[in-house]
Amino acid sequence: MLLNTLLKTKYPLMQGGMAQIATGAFAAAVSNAGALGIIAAGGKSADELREEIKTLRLLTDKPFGVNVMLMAPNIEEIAALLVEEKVPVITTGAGNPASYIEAWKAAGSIVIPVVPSVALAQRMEQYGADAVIAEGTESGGHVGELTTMALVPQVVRAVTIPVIAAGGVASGSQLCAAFALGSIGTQMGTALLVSEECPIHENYKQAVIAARDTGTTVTGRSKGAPVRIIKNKMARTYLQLEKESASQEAFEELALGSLRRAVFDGDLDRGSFMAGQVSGMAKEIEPLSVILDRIMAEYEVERSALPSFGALSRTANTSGDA
Ligand code: TUI
Repeated sequence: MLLNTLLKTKYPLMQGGMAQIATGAFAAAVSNAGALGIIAAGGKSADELREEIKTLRLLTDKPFGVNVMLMAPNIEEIAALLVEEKVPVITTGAGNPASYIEAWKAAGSIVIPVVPSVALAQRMEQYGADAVIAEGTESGGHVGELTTMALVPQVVRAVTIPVIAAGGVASGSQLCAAFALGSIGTQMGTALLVSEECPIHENYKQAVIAARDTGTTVTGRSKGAPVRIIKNKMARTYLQLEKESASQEAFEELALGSLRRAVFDGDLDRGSFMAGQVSGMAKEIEPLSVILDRIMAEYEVERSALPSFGALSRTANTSGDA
């Protein structure tokens, strides 16, 4: 089964969580453009999330999801709201959602945790997850250690539920590669940051466009919270503090609110511009539908250039026709 069949979307593509960024309006636009749009619960109160879900439902009748950031302090309230709202799809990040899966499934949601390792993927399968997103360290934001190339095939071999690839996917050839690794589709974030509809500060979009292949770095490794961001003054200062094993206060002063400073203020020096290694591929700001349609058109070309591709695994119907 391909991701478009599982999610009832046009394309085998879903949006990443994108904390502080993915509003109801943005997620609705992603769903209307053919992928699964996802509202980011991270950084929101339960009431704020309820409003975003309401907004989304006014803007689209297509399937959508909510992403739960498991390190959030109000996780219990968010988890309960999702039961109440019966959202079609729930994805999770930055933790182990085992204790919530049963209630979400009972409410009828499709539950798809993000996993950085085989061990967590196997645990999620045991707890009844419908699929897992194997997210490589190429991704923006909170990352694991393994690359998409190494992680996806190992997760595919270790579980029987479907695996979705994430991290380093922004083109048709990368989608093709994700299928070749055994995934049923992909989750994307960075490619969607540079859409017209993405509600981030213009400076954020321009920072992604200006970034080259080596334009991101991972801060917070020594703190047990590795986060991939675009290299800037904030990133350099954070890495320096890590080298110096600086005090917790020094880190907090630098990092607290830094994602908001990037998203809302476009503060190029003091913001954390979370973005993946494929930032180097983003060239211009385009409508979501142009970005997604192009990736799928590229995919068809790439696939036809690989005559025996798919022989071992599946015959992919990604045309959008049933
Ligand atoms: O969650 C993400 N990406 C994110 S979350 C986020 S919000 C944030 N804001 C400020 C500072 C830090 C983060 C931005 N980007 N991706 C999914 C993901 N999950 N990547 C890695 C993991 C993960 C890591 C360890 C999931 C589970 C895990 O193990 C948990 C356990 O207990 O075994």
